[in-house]
Amino acid sequence: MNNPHFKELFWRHADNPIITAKDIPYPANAVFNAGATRVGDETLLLMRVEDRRGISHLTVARSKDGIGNWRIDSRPTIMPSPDTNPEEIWGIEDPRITYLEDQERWVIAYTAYSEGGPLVSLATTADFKKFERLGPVMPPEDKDAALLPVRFAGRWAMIHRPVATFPATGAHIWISFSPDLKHWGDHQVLIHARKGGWWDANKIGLSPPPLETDEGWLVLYHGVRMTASGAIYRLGLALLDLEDPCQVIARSDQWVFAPEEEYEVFGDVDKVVFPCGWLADGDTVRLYYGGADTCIALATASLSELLAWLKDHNAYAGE
Ligand code: BMA
Repeated sequence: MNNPHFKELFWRHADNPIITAKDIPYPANAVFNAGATRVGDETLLLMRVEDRRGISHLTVARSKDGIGNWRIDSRPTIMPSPDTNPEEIWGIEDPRITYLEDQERWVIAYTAYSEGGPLVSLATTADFKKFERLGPVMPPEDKDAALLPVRFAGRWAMIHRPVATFPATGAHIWISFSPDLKHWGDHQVLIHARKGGWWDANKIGLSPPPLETDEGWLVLYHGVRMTASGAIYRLGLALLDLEDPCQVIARSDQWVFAPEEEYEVFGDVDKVVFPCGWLADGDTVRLYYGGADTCIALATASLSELLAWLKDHNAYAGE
């Protein structure tokens, strides 16, 4: 499927999709949109598993090489808990994982599907066995959230995507700050959805947590293009200043990854690539993404190539 007129930046793994519902050791409709991190010498995915009611929970998978031989928890690792957390009544979805070094624990930002709409909840863990819920931190509608791993002038930073339903002004990527992970403020738009015919017009959202590089925080975000035959979820790049992540240094003009293969084009929701985790290993980046809301797939890229390409395709004009 590679197009000779476009430089391929992400290379799909030959074994794709690497995890499907058949690999889950209990009945599941679909497995997709997994957060990723490293625990010891293993890759850990926190996968969104949708059951056969349509409600999602989160389940851990571990692998030595991050490609195959996944050991998947025999039961859901984190179930929605509507009795203690009513905002989780219709499930928990799309986790993004960030390791907070000075806390020696991970923070997981996930979507809780409440009666009032999707919102952002946080939980922490030191071992991916026991989890402590911090509860909802952003009201509906808000999703696609992830923390940066360090503090800025003493405060944590979280990127997220609130949606204003009336008047409809577009769904943009925001950044907010907190002294304690619980109380968030200083909300501001970080990256605007473009308008008109652009691939990322009207609705965008953060994909995995930003990746720290020498040149800045590398952001991978999704753009949702509405067409007569439904939405297309594609991915683009941006770069934020290392010291001050409110400063956008670059933003790609074109998308860098789009649904092309069968497992991305056809599924429960057609034409969706949706990553919630990526891991850098030297210059190699492993991107874990949901294919068509049905399976988990893997693509790799070179970090230096992504940064060089972004410089050549920087369309950021302070919008
Ligand atoms: C988004 C999220 C994702 C999903 C995508 C495509 O709004 O809900 O979980 O993968 O839509 O359906």
